[in-house]
Amino acid sequence: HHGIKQVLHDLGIEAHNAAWSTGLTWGGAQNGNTRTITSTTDGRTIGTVALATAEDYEQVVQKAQEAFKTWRLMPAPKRGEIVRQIGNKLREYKDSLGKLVSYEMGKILQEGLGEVQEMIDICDFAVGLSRQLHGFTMHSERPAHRMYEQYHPLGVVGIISAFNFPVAVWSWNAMLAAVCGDTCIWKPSEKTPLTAVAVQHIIRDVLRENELPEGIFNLIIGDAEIGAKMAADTRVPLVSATGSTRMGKKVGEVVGARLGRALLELGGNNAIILTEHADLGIAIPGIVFGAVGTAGQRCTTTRRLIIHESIFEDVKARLLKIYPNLPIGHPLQEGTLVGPLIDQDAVQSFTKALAAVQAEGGQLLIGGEILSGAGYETGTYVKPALVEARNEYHTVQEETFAPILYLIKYSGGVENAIDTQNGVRQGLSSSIFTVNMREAEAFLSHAGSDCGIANVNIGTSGAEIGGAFGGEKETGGGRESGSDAWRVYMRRQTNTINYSTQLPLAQGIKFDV
Ligand code: UN1
Repeated sequence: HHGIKQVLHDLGIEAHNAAWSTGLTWGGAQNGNTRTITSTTDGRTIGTVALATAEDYEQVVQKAQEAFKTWRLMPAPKRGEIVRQIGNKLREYKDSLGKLVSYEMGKILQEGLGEVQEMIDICDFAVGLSRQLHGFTMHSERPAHRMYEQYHPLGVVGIISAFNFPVAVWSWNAMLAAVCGDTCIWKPSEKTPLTAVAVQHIIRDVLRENELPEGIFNLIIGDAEIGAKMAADTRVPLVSATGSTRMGKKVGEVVGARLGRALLELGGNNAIILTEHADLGIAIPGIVFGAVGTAGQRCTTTRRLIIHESIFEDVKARLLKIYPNLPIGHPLQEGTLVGPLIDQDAVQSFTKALAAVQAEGGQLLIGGEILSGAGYETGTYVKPALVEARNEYHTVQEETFAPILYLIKYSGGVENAIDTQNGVRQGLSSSIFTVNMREAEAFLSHAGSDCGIANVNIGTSGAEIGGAFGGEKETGGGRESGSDAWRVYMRRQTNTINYSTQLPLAQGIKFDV
């Protein structure tokens, strides 16, 4: 069946998988606390994972700390060489891993493969970066003094990842952390631990071939308790967490209370603005991909469409032509564009949100049904919904992790659309479709979009790894992936060196003793 047995075999997934791995050693299956992982695509059991105990966690942190002592001393370009090898291994396993991502999480195969491609790309990025961990130099106000700054490895980085990008978001963090000289502990989503097990197998081969210490890359499978431990642990100077705003607030509070660093990548409520100058030929496919791709389970998914009143009916009609024909089905089936939601809870949030928005006055235009019958036995396949709504509805203000697109009308100038776009608590991704340069530049200006990502004539999702990824407000403020996101994984130090025979003081102070 779709060659999944072979894929699991290739990736070293066994029926029972241990709770933790310190790169070379696996363990922690003793306490009998396990979780069965079934695929949302067909309801079959893929494997069982053991859940880590507090002792397991302790062991992993110690290994990570120990490995840090040597890893930080390896020259950064040599660490880059290890990341290069990881990237090559991922190339070898791209097909298998992409398939497993698709099967365990439910995204379509092209998206599963695309996710692995993001991992490969961030490896390449990190390899180049390993020779570019630059600080500034500056001119001292004192004679015969030199000033510069440098970046040192930070320590153990905790990475909490979400089910929707079960491996790529880990790699954005882990590959940067690795070239920066940090070791990491990965707590994957409890919903998608098997892809993490597969990645850890791939990493283990590279560590072994290079005779590297255990504990550079660690995996720990457990519930929210493990995440809470990491957040509170002063031995983990940086905790990078991706997931809901609710989860992020908890992690952020606990990390903040010990003045640790938190890198938060949380909920979005992303909008596309369509002005009267939008090129609908490119806007419509951009909207549909953004709204129904990954079954609406990306943090960058398009959730709101802010449409100028002059084109509202036209846009609505075009979408209503496409939505009935969306191929919804098994994500590994060729031609499928929309796979299932991750689980029954997600289906419930979907139907609840649709009921709630209608109670507020929203008008369901199409979709919202749960599919049943052959191929849909899991009850997790839903028909993406279009709802005519108002931005101020409570339901529209929330991120529902499902394929619901709210159509919101605006009138007047682009500034009104921008106000609506910014009128939510989240601030991840945003787009405008217009060929009018005044509108486009207004959207990108200081008074424009308040999001971490703002695009013109492309959709809200599918960001490239080369840019810094993240958002403002309740999205958490963190930046991962490209640009200079690496800086958060290092500790910064300013150095002043005196090579004279005098001791002049700064600010002209005389202090003769
Ligand atoms: C996420 O959903 O957490 O921009 C990450 C995108 C992808 C990453 C999404 N490159 O849609």
